[in-house]
Amino acid sequence: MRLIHTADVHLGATPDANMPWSQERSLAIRSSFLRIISMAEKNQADLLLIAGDLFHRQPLLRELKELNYHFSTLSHTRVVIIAGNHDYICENSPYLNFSWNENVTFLTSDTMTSVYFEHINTEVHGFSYHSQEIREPLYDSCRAPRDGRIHILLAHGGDPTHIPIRLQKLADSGFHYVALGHIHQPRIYKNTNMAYCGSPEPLDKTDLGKRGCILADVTQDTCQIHWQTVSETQYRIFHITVTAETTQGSVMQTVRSELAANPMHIYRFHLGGFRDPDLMFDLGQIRRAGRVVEVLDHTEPAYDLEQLAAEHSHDLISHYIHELDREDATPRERKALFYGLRALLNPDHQTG
Ligand SMILES: [Mn+2]
Repeated sequence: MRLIHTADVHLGATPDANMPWSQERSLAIRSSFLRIISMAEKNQADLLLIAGDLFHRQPLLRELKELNYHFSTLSHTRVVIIAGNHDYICENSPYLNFSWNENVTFLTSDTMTSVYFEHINTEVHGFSYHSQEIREPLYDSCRAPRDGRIHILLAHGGDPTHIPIRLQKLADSGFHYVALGHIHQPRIYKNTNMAYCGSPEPLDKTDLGKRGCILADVTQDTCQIHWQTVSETQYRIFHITVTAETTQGSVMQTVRSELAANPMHIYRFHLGGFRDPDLMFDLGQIRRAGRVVEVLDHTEPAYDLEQLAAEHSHDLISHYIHELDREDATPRERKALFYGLRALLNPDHQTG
């Protein structure tokens, strides 16, 4: 039996709101989900499992109609869905009375139910969120029946306010596959039959690395999990280490060539190292160079503190250095040290 497992699609989200590429990211979320549906068709998957947070917020009726149309194009695949904490089933949720195409099962109950597919001898279990938070470890007591069927669990959560999960308990629960959702980072647990597929698209700058879905081949005795990349876009942290010779121009050259090499990706540039003490980097120019969501300047001026202290042994500067140049100084104290030194060394030149 072959399945495709996705979760945390977050349809309707607008990542990086206020950034010029935000709308495009919103469209990418939709097109990636459609690509997963095509993947199910192409692979003639028996099941398409959606383990919660298909929508970023309460879905609209017209959005469900649109989605249902796409599900109805599947010639072979059965779709099973649960609601997560983002698209939880509220009192007048359109999920409740929607009439899905015959190949779609939405497990809307807030207690465990299941759907059985005789032609593949497979039973899929799960329940939906009816509130934004569930603190009880509801999956801890789940056990798969031993009745000759293949049993699959759809589960959403794994943090203290969204159904805390004890992974070992779940691994020992007897399910032939546990399709997990809620954590956006893909996590495939070795030597178990369970995995977080992660979100098909990265949703904010903390969602680093590749994003995709899972294709799994499951039998009574085996479970082979294949992770598939879906998103073309990645958030990336790019470190630039400067020296006293580095200039704004040379930093910009590095930034521009990295952006040009990967126009689909979205960048967080982190500057480190020791810069020319007279130079302050123009971070705004880096930010405006392309799809840049964050620029952090952790550089320190290349002062020779020992030599400076020796040269100024009779004035305030040496006291200042000895007071603040400590091993255990916090980043804020280091910054204070360098800003202060700059002011003391160039009394006519006010730092902004
Ligand atoms: Mn969630």
